Amino acid sequence: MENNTRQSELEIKARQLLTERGVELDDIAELVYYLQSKYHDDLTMDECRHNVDRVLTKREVQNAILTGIQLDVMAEKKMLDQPLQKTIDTDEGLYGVDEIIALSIVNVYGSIGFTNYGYIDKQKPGILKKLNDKSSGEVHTFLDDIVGAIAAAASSRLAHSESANEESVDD
Ligand SMILES: [Ca+2]
Repeated sequence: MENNTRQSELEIKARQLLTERGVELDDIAELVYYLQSKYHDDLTMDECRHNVDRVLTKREVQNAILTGIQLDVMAEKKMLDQPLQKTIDTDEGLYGVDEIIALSIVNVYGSIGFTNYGYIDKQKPGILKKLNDKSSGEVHTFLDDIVGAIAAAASSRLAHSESANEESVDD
């Protein structure tokens, strides 16, 4: 019981943080549509939205969101110790921990998530382009990878739920 309460608090906080950092559920659903519309003829935004929503109920996803966004915010406020402050603030290419955290999301629904993540990380459509705009003064070193990873995981879930019972996909 206590565990359930804590989990849902975590979920509320994770969803709230995404919104606060400028990412709406629809923004991620659009990435899923971008990734999957060529494979599914009648794909709707509603289906994309539903699959993103289900991904956000996963504890490992919520933890990745909380951890990554916290580090982005601390870096934005210049509150981290050096050299980590500079590394995250300037989104140094060889850092890589942002991608490692994202990988904990990518494979929640199987390994095709990995291919989708790699693709979308290169293309940077929609919200990913906005998050990568360094001129804003905001730091999204972790968030861009997390958002791409949620879209990739939702795409995998979508693919799996077509061949399986919808409810069994989250077991
Ligand atoms: Ca990044």
